[in-house]
Amino acid sequence: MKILKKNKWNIEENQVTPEVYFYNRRKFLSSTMLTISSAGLSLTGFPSFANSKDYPLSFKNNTKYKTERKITPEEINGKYNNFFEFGSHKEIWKKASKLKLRPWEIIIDGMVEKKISIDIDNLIKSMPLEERVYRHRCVEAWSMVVPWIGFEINHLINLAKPIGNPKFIQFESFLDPSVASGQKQYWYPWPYTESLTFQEAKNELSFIVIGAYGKKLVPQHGGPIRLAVPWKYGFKSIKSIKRITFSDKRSNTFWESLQPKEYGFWANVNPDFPHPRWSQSTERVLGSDKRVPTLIYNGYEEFVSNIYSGMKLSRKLFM
Ligand SMILES: Nc1nc2c(c(=O)[nH]1)N[C@H]1C(S)=C(S)[C@@H](COP(=O)(O)O)O[C@H]1N2
Ligand SMILES: [Mo]
Repeated sequence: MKILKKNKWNIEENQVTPEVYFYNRRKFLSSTMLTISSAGLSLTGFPSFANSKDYPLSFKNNTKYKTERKITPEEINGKYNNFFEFGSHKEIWKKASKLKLRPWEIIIDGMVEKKISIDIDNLIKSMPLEERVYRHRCVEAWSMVVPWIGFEINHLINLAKPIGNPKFIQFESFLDPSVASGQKQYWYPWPYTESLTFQEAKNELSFIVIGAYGKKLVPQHGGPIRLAVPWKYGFKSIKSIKRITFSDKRSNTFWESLQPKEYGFWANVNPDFPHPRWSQSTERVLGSDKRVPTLIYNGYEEFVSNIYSGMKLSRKLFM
């Protein structure tokens, strides 16, 4: 196997730098932040933006996590998706357009000072948005590169104000079989759920996504809000989140409860640990016929390997 230099992905390449979008959001932010703190986080009195759906996203371009790979064209990965709520094939983008993204309330509960129910647009407008170009490696051995827009989970943790000692953050997707026909398949444990350890969630790479390619997130990519944890297999990056729960217990996640011998809790990318039915050593890059070598932690080793330093690097950590 080709050995890649540890930080090769970090090499500058102008092709990967997407358009930079800048809006004057400072003024706005400071006023909303004031509102949050003076309301003592009881977000009931929070000003509503529910009617201003067409507001532009304003965000900074964060180039720290750039990859040497080209951004996957939007029209290619916008029509090749995994979203089992809408079917088990890849052409779900039309069906997913049935998912209504507004209004969309998100519940934050569990080991937090106070249960929060927050409207997606209020959440978006209260967060310091950045654009980050991340690799995404599906466990099925295809990959893409996407300019996501969102915020670090750390900001969400600050909003949530955890109490006690949560060990995990759990994420739950929407549940509506009348919209998502896949959810009529009762043998799947709907709603889709995922979970990170608290330490993983606090890692700087752990990102809540609310947009891509300069716009708000479309349904097929998990609109209006999804996760991006780029050092893990794609199924950890749960789409269309409705509920975020701080907990001291690890709950079962969707794929783990379905096929625990094939899809685990940790799901860290590692080319040297094959899936029981296929190799993970290379990946097909969406939009090209090329296969490229898969990298340990999907190329993000320098940021995340410390999380696992005390652990046995066995298959369990990489499936
Ligand atoms: N709710 C939900 N989230 C999900 C999935 C899903 O089926 N349902 N599929 C996962 C898998 S396997 C992958 S590879 C990515 C795909 O994201 P994309 O369609 O935006 O490329 O979403 C992940 N998040
Ligand atoms: Mo995936």
